[in-house]
This record gives sequence, C-alpha cells and structure tokens, in this order.
Amino acid sequence: MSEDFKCGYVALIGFPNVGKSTLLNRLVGEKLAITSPKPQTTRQRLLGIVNLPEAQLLFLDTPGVLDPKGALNATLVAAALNALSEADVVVWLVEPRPPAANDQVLLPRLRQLHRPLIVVINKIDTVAKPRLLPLISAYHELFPAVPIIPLTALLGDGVPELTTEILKLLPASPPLYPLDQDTDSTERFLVAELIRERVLHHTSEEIPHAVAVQVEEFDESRRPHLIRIRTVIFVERKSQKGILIGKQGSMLKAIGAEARGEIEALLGAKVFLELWVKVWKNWRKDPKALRALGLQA
Ligand SMILES: Nc1nc2c(ncn2[C@@H]2O[C@H](COP(=O)(O)OP(=O)(O)OP(=O)(O)O)[C@@H](O)[C@H]2O)c(=O)[nH]1
Ligand SMILES: [Mg+2]
Repeated sequence: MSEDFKCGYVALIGFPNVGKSTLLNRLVGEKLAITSPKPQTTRQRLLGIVNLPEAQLLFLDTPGVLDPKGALNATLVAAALNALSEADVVVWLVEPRPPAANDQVLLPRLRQLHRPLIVVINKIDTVAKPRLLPLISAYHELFPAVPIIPLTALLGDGVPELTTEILKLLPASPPLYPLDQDTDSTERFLVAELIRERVLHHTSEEIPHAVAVQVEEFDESRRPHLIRIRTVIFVERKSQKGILIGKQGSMLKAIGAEARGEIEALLGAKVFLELWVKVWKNWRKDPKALRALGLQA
C-alpha cells in the first residue's frame, strides 16, 4: 500500500429529506440506504464504503436533524450528531434554497466544527440555472472558506466533483476496512430496512413514523437455493395494523411482493418472506422498545 493512501470518515448530514441517503447510494453505487419522500426515513447511522485505487472513503449516512421532539427523535438526532464527531470530513447537504436562519440545531455546530466542511446544494435538477448562482453566494457568505458543490444525487451530475473535493481533505491513512467490503451493516438489518421502505411507499401520515421492522428468523441453511426470512412489522395502534394489512391482506401482500424482489437482488438468492404485523403500543416513546429495535444503544 502506498504511503500516499488516504482513508477517513465522511459524514453526510442535514435536515430530513434533503437527499443524504440518495447521495450515499449514488456514491457507493449500490442501494444500501433506503430513501423516500417522507421525512425521517433514516433512523440509524449507515456506513457506505467507496474503494478507489488511492483512497478508501467511509461515508456515514445519518438521520435528518431537526429540533428533537419525543424519545425516538432525540435518538435520531443523537445518532446524527455522533457521526459529526466521528467524521474526518463533514458534508452538509441542503435543499436548493437559501440557508435557513432558524436552524438552531445544526448551524451552531457547523460553525464550531474543528474539521473540514463541504456544503452540498442538492437537487439542482429542480431549479432553473439562473437561481443557482445567488444560492451559492448565500452559502459562501455563511461559510466563506468552504467548498460549495451543487449537484443532483438523484441523477449524478456534480457527484464526481464532490469526490474530488473530499479526496483533497481526507487524512493519509491505510484502509480501515477490507477492500471488497461496502458496508458494515448486517444482511438482517438491510432486509428489515428494505421492508420498511416498501411500507413507507404504501402508507401516509402517521403510519410511516409509527412503523418498525424486525427480522425474527433468517434461515440460510439452504442458501443459495432458498433463504427463509420471518419478519415482524410493528405499529403503535390497532387501527394502524388494519390499514397496513389492507382489504383481505392486499396491502401487506403488495409490500411483501415488492420487498421480496429487492431482498432477492440484495442477497443473490431466492427468498421465502413471511411478514407479520404486530401492535407495540407507543413503542416510539418507550426506551425499552427503542433498545429492542436497535434504535438506541
Ligand atoms: N429531484 C431530486 N430529488 C432528489 C434528489 N436527491 C434526493 N431526492 C429525493 O428526495 C427525497 C428524499 O431523499 P432521501 O435520500 O431519502 O433523503 P434523506 O436526506 O436521506 O432523508 P431522511 O433520511 O429522512 O433524513 C426522495 O424522494 C429522493 O428521491 C435530487 O438530486 N433531485
Ligand atoms: Mg435518509
């Protein structure tokens, strides 16, 4: 390994829904993180590894940071701020809108950050070009010495420029992970997340937030012919259970069929997927539940 090799953690942080998980997937070139138009999709830190000939980039996807209300939200914000302190480089993602002066959680922390920062203006495919320059100026005024990179995580334009900027800022270090690894998440976790993504896709209002997915059995004794996976989808109220199951089980069936396709692609094996819906009253407010569901250390 050459002495010039670089390696370090790069935290992706920002408000909910700005496209952090979409960017992580784009950078890694794999669907590791789930994404959705609903805020607070990501609930845990997720590592995505990019291996280049000259560097290993360790991207940390994090939950969106908002004023924490409630036990679950507090643990989400804590996870994001933890990644901030772990990182060698911090990438702050924003919508293509002027900086929010009322951001009391993240802005003060970014101002006092003792490590390199990059501002990414995402979703530039949604704004007309003439509107972009004033936006870049506004962020430049906020952080004069910091690179500001406009890009679209969804379409990929601007992403190579981001990688180039990050490479300039990464510390010299040998790789910290095997060169063929792209995450440290377990297959069980990624499977549960893919199911949750399909639930988010099919539901609205409170249900996306009230759902947690747990893999109860992962039997790979017949892999690669068949992997049997039994999962439980937790909701907070009986009425939510009814909605999730749907008329004669139609909603759950659709969720299961879509999730199975994605899980088979992830695992490279045929999958028999069982989904159960259970009520865990107000699990989001229950520290014991948060721990059991892996949402709190
Ligand atoms: N048009 C457009 N949409 C984007 C872009 N990047 C992300 N999105 C969309 O924005 C929504 C949110 O994306 P996510 O990647 O889930 O956002 P996030 O920041 O991870 O959100 P949380 O996990 O909730 O904090 C999804 O519907 C994405 O498809 C982009 O560059 N252009
Ligand atoms: Mg996310």
